[in-house]
Amino acid sequence: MASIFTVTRATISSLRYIAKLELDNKMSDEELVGEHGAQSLSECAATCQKDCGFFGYNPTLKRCRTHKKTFTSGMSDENGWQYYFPDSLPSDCKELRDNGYDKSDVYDIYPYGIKSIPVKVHCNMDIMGGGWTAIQKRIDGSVSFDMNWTDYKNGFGEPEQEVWIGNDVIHQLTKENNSSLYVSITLQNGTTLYEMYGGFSVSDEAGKYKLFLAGPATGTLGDSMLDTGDSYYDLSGMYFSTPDRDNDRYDINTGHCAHFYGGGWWFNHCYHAFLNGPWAPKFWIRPWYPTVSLGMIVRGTTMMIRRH
Ligand SMILES: [Ca+2]
Repeated sequence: MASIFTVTRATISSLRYIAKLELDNKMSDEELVGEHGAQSLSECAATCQKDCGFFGYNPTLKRCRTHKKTFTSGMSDENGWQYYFPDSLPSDCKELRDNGYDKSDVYDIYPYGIKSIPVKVHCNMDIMGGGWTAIQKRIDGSVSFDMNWTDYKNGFGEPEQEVWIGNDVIHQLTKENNSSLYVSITLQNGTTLYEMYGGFSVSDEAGKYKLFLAGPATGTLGDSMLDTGDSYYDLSGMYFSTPDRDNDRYDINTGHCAHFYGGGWWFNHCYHAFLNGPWAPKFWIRPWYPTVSLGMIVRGTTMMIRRH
């Protein structure tokens, strides 16, 4: 029976750690931050701050070792050590926000659970209460979004800069069908416009990352993704297409929106909204029609999701 140990920290409301008894009398050098003296387990735990994934304590030696990430392989035998791990890891930015993190920044999230590899994402903790996980971010056109199916599947770019976090992760984060989508476009004149949708999810790869989008749509951009009832431009229900994969509704022989417009998206026939288009000086038409008709006036874009 594992004991549960609650650690209260300055910047986090509380985080519960569980002693992993199977790791007693073992020691890890994995992602070691440092080792220092600590008079008690709670003193040791208090040094496990942000970016600390787990820690070990040796009550006999009164020594404490903090580590960056949760990782349990590569343990060597060493008497007296006990290891403590968080009893849950944040699956998204909403959970981080609920746990007290209130600074917009890049964080590790664990959409696939505690044993999985973390995904680095940018969390917005400011807009409408925070807790938003950025799935797309563009700030200067330094990363090409004219990428293929596998690139969009796995993600590309860097969360600090320009990024598509990956269709598999987006599916994992939205598969419970309880997420909102927040889109923003910053114009060259500094104005930022946004639109929020009440429902957003993406199916798995077998389902060709089909988009589900629902209202209400509110904001200053106006709705350009739903165009409800418009058989040519309503993007909800569309499959994902890339320059090397035509899943759109345009003519099966001659029409290939992703190839023609240069980027991956949920194209219909083809679109009134397309945030993954080519950056100037290349020609990007209708990023968000009619409010933003030309890509050359766009300074940056963001797509963020949040569980209800
Ligand atoms: Ca087609």
